[in-house]
Formats: sequence, C-alpha cells, structure tokens
Amino acid sequence: MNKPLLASLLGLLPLATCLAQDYYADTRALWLQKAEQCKPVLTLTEKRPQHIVEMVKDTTAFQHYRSAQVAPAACLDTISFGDKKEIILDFGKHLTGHFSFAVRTTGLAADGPLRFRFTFGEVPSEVSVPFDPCPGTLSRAWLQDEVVTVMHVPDTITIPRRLAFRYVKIELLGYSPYYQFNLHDLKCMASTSATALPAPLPDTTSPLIRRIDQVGLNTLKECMQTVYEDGPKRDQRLWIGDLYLEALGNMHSYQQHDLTKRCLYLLAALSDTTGYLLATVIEQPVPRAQDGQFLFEYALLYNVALKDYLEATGDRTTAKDLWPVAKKQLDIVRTNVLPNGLMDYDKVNKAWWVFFDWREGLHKEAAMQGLSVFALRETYQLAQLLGCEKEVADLPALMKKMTKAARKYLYDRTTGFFTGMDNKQISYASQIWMILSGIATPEEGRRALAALPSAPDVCRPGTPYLYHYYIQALIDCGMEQEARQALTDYWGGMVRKGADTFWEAYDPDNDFLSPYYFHPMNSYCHAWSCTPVYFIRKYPDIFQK
Ligand code: RAM
Repeated sequence: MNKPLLASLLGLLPLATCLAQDYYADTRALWLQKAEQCKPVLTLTEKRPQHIVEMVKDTTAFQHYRSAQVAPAACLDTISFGDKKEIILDFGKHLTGHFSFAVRTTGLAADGPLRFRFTFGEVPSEVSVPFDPCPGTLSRAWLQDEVVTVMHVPDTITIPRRLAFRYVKIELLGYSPYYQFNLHDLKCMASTSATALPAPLPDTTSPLIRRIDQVGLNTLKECMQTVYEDGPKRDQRLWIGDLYLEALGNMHSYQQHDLTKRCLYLLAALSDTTGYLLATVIEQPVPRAQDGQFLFEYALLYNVALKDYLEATGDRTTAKDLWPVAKKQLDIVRTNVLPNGLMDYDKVNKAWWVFFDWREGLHKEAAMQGLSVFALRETYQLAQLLGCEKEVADLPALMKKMTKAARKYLYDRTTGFFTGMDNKQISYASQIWMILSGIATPEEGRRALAALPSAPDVCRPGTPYLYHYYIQALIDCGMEQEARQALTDYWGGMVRKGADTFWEAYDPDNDFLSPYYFHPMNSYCHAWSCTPVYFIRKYPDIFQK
C-alpha cells in the first residue's frame, strides 16, 4: 500500500472507532449487575392432576374442542396403562413448571423399556389436533410434545423442559407384552415469582368483572418468572411491549416493582451498540438480546415504562441511571421526522419492525405518528420529574409541529377519522394512537370511537395488545360506559370460551386466528392480555360498581 493512502486511512481511524463505539460502554456491566441483583427467587408449588378427561369435538366450543370429565385423576393409580394406551389429564388450571411422573409394574418384573409421548396443552385443541405436518411459521419445537423412553421400571422421570399447560395427553408408544405397569405420582412443580396477594375486589364488583380480574391475575402470575415473560409457553422471554403492559398490571396488583426494575436494567444492558434498544431479551443460558430485533414502538415505549416505574416507586436512582437510554431513544423520532412534521413512514418501515398489532393488512402510518408524539410527551414528563428537561428542550416544539402536521395531513374532518396520507384505511389503531397522543381532541376522539364499530371496512384489533390501548382511548375520551362494555365483551368473551388465562391473539369472530398460521402455536397465557387487572383496579368507578 502506498504511504499517502495508508496515512489517510490511518487518519480515518479515530472516526471509524468512534462510529463503532459502544454507546453505553461504561455502564453496561453495572446495569447487568443491577439487573441480576433484582432477580427474583421463584416460588415452587406442587400441583397434581384433578381429572381424567376426554376432548369432545364440538363446533360450538372454542376451536371446536371441549374437555369432558371422565373420572377423578386418582383412578390412574389403579389403571393398568397397557390396557389404556392413551389418557388425557386435566390439572384444573394453567400451570408453568416442571412435570414429572413415576412408572411401576403391577405384578411381574419389567423385561423391557417403555416409551410414551406426552403432549401438553394450554387449551383443549392443543392436545386434540395433529401437530404434523406443521404449517406454523415459528419453530416446530415450541409445540409441547415430548417422547420419553423409560429404560428401567420402576423409575421417576422429570421432563427437562419447562412447560406451560393445563392438559396433558399421554400416549403409549412402546411396551412389552410380558408385564403390566401403571403411571403414578404425576405432578407439576409450578413456578412463579408473583407472591404478594392482591387485595380482593369489593362486593359491588359484578361477577363477570371479578372473573375477568381473576383470569387476568392468573395470566400475569404465570408470566412473572425471573423476567416478565411474554408467554410461559412461547416465547418465554422479555419483550418491551409486553413488559410495559405487565408492569401496569403489576402496579395495580402484585406490586413487585423489583421485577420491573430488573427488566428495565436488562434491556438497557443488552441494548444495541448504537444505543437503541433491542425489543427482546432471552435469559438462557446467559442473558442476551435478539440481534437486530429493532421494533419501533417498543423502543419508545421503554421510556413510558421507565416513567411509570418512577411514578409508582419514587426510585430516582434507577430512573436517573437509565435516563440516558430514554434520552437516546428520542433520536428514533428526531431522525425520522420530515420537514413537514410527519414521520417518514417509508424510511422507518425499512429500518424498523413497525408492529402495533398482528392484524394483517393494518396500515400503520397514523398510528406511527400518534405513538411518536405520545412517547415524546411521556419522555418529556420523565425529564421533568428528573429535572432534566433542559437536556430535551427541543421536545415541546417538536411535539407541536408533529401534532399540527397530523391534524393537517391525516385528519378527515368530513368523516371524522384519522387515516394515512394516501392510504385511507379506517382502523382502530389509527384512531387509538391519535387519541392517546393528544393529537385528536377529546370531542374528535369521541366522534371517531363512536363511529368506528360500524365504519365501512374498518380494520379491527386482532390482539388484546391493541385492545388494551382501545380501552385506554375510550377512558381518556370520557366514554366510560363504552370502556366497561368493551372490556367485558372482549375479555369476557374469552372467559365465556373457557379461558383460565388470557390469550395472545383473540378475534371474537375467528377462533383460529393465528399470527403464525397454526393456532396451536399461539400462546394462550400471554402477558399483554393481562391488563384488565390494571383497568379494573385503576378505575374503580368504571369497573367496580
Ligand atoms: C410476539 C410475542 C410478543 C410480542 C411480539 C411483538 O412474537 O408474542 O408477545 O411482543 O410478538
């Protein structure tokens, strides 16, 4: 290489190192340490099956299967399993933990091994429909079926993977004709980090709302492990959007704020070297983020979760520690605003996963503008609480500009709906985020929300995640009766269909809706659907009377 070229390349080196530098290089290790200090101890409780059941095909039941009791589970002790060959057990409620069973001969000594297939299900259809060929778009291994070979009888076996289930189907795949045996001592060591008992609801609360609250509490408890998991069956990991809603639920129920603190530190410690947050963290075998998983709204919602945490706990040390992270996330908005004040929808879509809901075909432009302003406002409040508003002095003007732009380009005064600039789809997501951001006035919000259910070709929510924001938008607009009705219709609908924990995806008109194109792959105990707990307890006048 010639000398002048080498010299000029060397001259660029400081710039290159600077570009490649890790944004939080000095604090990551400390943050990780703080996260580990808050790691909760799991409480283990032994749970036994309640009943032997059969799954009955019934087109009126959720996903066309319902369970029917056949006998008490205690009968299993006396059944010769070789005669049965297949059995389904119901543990009576959703559990997360390790499953074990024992095998013994009932007469002659065992002369050969046994083989079983165990299939664990959160809902009846999971132990009823064949898994293969698997059309799902996620790993087939999420489905909870395990083949176990027992080489020596008697023995006690624990299935290594942690499971989330209420039902377990046991099929006999291999046995010897020369001895008889049975299964006994089946149990699940159920785990959770939720230990505090939330206060009971007053007697004035309706039975349906009580039931919804209880199912919400179960959901949250199951997801509270050593992080806030999104679902104990799948993905068994921390996602910022789920954390935000779980923390809201926790604030009004278990109040175990250290778990929130742990998750906030973990996400910060494992963020990208650019300083932007990665949307999800996997704990095992060592905590790490999913590389390249940049999810637009989740990065910004982190700031909101941090602000809420500070307000709930008064823990300024943590909030100050993590303020640089919140401050950095603001650049996601700043670097993507067009001169006219609108978010550059196409540009963001190229660099980020823009989520909002799993509903296919949802146009997300208005929601993106709304969430951006919402996040700026909440972050500005966080700055004010910490006395750091000078560091983000540009925010008030930016919010104003973006609000003005949204009202100019995205609002149709004739129809009363917010839509995209060119794409005129009317969606719940667009109205919701325009309301939560304060871009829509309460009157405009009320008009839009009242007209939504019967709007032509309206794009409805497909998940309890977006439905959460819908309820909040109704409340923020003062539509209290509508909020109560919507909550009892939607989450009550899951209860009526047999939910003992709330689901990841739910469309009242389509029980088979699956973001992964295979309904057994859905999670049926999903963090983001626990939020009735928050609404019911935060707004007693609406939900407890
Ligand atoms: C799914 C997970 C999680 C959610 C993301 C966006 O994969 O279930 O709950 O936050 O999507």
